[in-house]
Amino acid sequence: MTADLFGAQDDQPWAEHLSAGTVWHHGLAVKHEVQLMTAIADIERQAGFRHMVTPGGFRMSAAMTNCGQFGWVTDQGGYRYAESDPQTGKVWPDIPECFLTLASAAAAQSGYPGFQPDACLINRYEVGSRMSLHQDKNEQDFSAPIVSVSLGLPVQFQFGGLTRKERPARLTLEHGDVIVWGGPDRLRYHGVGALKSGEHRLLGACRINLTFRKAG
Ligand code: MD6
Ligand code: FE
Repeated sequence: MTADLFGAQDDQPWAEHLSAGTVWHHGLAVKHEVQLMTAIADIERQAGFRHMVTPGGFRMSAAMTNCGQFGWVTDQGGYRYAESDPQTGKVWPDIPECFLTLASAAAAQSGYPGFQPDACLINRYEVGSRMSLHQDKNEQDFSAPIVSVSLGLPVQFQFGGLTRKERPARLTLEHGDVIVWGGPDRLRYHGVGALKSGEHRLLGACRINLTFRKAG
């Protein structure tokens, strides 16, 4: 929280170390916003957003799609990674170059050099959508970090501990923020609160989150 002391401007990215394995890069993706949104629109044309169903039979309130070799999916059969889109039978679109550049730069700046994601889950939240507290644990390899990019409306991010009972910290993730977490924090519980109404200059009344992982 010392960025102001060093003359950082509000519109310049700055990094905040949240804990041993986690860095919050405020505004890091802002300068790539147009490229990122163009790439998302291109992915959406090949693999549309859809509301998946949890193993317990609940429709998820965030709409999702994927790019990369592996896509995260859920249905009555469970949570897993799939190499093709169950909706079309086609492989997922490739991870766009601008996604890879951003994700690996953010990881490297957080102490995780050489991050090469093979999965990118894209979540789209409308007003009222949320994601309950969970761990990301469907991946083969927990030694790689997760890189999470937020675009559009702000949201309250719940950043918990390694057990469900630990009370989560609440962070407001803004457009362009990137969180990188790994190492001792890789299996922390986390979630997002219900999206509040608003109008973002680029995305309108929605929030998009990209999460990059090494799944396979
Ligand atoms: C979201 N993100 O921000 C949901 N998972 O919309 C996640 O579930 C997440 O942001 C692992 C690491 C970072 C994340
Ligand atoms: Fe997650």
